[in-house]
Amino acid sequence: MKIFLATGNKNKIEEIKKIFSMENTEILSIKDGIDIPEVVEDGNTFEENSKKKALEIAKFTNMITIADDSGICVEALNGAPGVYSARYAGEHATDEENNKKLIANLQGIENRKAKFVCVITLAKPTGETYSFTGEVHGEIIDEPRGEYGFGYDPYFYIEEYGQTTAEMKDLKNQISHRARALAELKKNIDEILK
Ligand code: ITT
Repeated sequence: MKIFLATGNKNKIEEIKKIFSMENTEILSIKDGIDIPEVVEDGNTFEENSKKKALEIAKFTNMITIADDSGICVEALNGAPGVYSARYAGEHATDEENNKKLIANLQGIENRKAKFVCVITLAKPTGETYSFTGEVHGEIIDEPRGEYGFGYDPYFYIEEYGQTTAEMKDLKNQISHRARALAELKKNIDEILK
């Protein structure tokens, strides 16, 4: 069976392919030369945006499609950047610009608690959707650590492991928000696809 992965983010493609490999399933994406239209992310929640991306692209590709909407929520910033994580510092902001803004906004603030959230949605071209959420808790540090991962990973420290998610080589894909949401999808996939 073929499943299409509806994301323009190549780091997500790599992680999802590693986490979600299943027998008899081929995961296709823009990396296979299939272009997809941009979906306007105008929802107020990760779930709304995740569903919208999965559904629009499932209809466009006529394939069972998985989308990931994710981001970082910082307690002292009332949950920001949240659904705006990719464009925190502006519409086409780089990871570096987003991180710089986050660290600047946390100057002098003691509470560094944060969480990564991911909502994975599987959509069928016929219109049914199935969404699963995963979270991982940590704290924001001022100096970047680690060379793996992407986005906010170098600043997201998890005390339990003594590492940022950018210092984790294989561990991130076992404990991340994305790994947890995909594990829930995997648990339910037989029922969804029957
Ligand atoms: P698509 O919408 O095409 O999937 P995107 O990068 O725009 O790609 P999102 O709208 O879901 O994706 O934004 C997610 C942002 O949250 C992403 O750009 C990162 O900055 C951040 N993020 C999500 N998961 C992350 C992770 O595992 N590690 C670090 N940062 C992450």
